[in-house]
Amino acid sequence: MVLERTLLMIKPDGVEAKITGEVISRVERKGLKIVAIKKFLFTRELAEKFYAVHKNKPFFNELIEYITSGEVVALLVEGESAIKVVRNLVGPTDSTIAPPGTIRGDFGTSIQRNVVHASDSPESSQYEIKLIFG
Ligand code: 3AN
Repeated sequence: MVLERTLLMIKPDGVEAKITGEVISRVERKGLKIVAIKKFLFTRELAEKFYAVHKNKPFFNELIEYITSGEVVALLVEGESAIKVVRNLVGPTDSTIAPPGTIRGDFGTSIQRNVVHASDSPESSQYEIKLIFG
């Protein structure tokens, strides 16, 4: 058994669409524990740190504009193999190909407006949790 912590975040389009409760419900129904919840607005500086790995991507500026465009809700989630389990609940990056039953498949509208973020590795979860929850 590997007990892990991961960051699952409802992005501005997800908060706007009022799916925060639905996302929390799916996490809990999967048997995972919500350790902490934080609703906030990203500053540009924090967003650039959060997405530092994408600094050189062509979509970086658009991504920063999007993530700072409205409030987000960050969930600190804990459970067995939580990083992989949450990524599976979330589905692939591109909402247009994410299968029904996944959060992005059910609620996302595009590759960028994909309603949630989830850490993709132990390294990124550690980095992101520290950045958001301290
Ligand atoms: P994921 O969120 O599935 O880990 P990443 O880490 O590759 O995906 O991308 C981070 C975020 O950048 C995505 N959630 C999405 O909002 C945005 N993004 C990724 N690829 C593209 C793209 N080709 N065009 C526009 N935005 C993108």
